[in-house]
Amino acid sequence: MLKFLLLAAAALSAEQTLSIIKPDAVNQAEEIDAYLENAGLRVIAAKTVHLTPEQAKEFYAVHKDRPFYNDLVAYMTSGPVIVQVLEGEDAVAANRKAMGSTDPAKASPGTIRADFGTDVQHNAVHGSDSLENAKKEIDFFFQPEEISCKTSS
Ligand code: IDP
Ligand code: MG
Repeated sequence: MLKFLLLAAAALSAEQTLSIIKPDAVNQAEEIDAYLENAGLRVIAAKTVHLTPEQAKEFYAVHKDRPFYNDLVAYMTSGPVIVQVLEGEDAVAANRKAMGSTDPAKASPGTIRADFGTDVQHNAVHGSDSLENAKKEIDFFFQPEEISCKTSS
């Protein structure tokens, strides 16, 4: 009974977030997934997609006025990416912590970006920055039935 309650409580506090393994890190996906698992995150859905320019522009629309926007869209469409739904306690924050700072040169040792990123643009992974954006970004890539064990709405 206690075990059941603990499991139910864990399920209730679980969050989901969106991760993208960027084009030049796709060949290191297994190693990157190990970092995520070590951070307590489960990959509950994943697929490889090759973004169209329109999709990349829409996904990164928040950055449309930034000087790096066109380069970012070109980079994110330069090859396939792996989009993943991650689930775990405080998944949004846990993933951002596992990722490290945007610029790999400033990311803490042992983070994904420090260990797999090349520069501030080619930084290996994307991760949602809030629960609200996580929901929007998951919806952008996944149908509900593609996600194996949905514990939150
Ligand atoms: P985040 O990925 O850590 O959330 P954002 O500021 O949301 O960082 O930027 C989105 C993406 O745009 C980054 O992951 C990176 O690929 C790219 N980017 C951010 N800042 C720069 C920059 O100053 N130069 C080039 N690319 C950048
Ligand atoms: Mg961001």
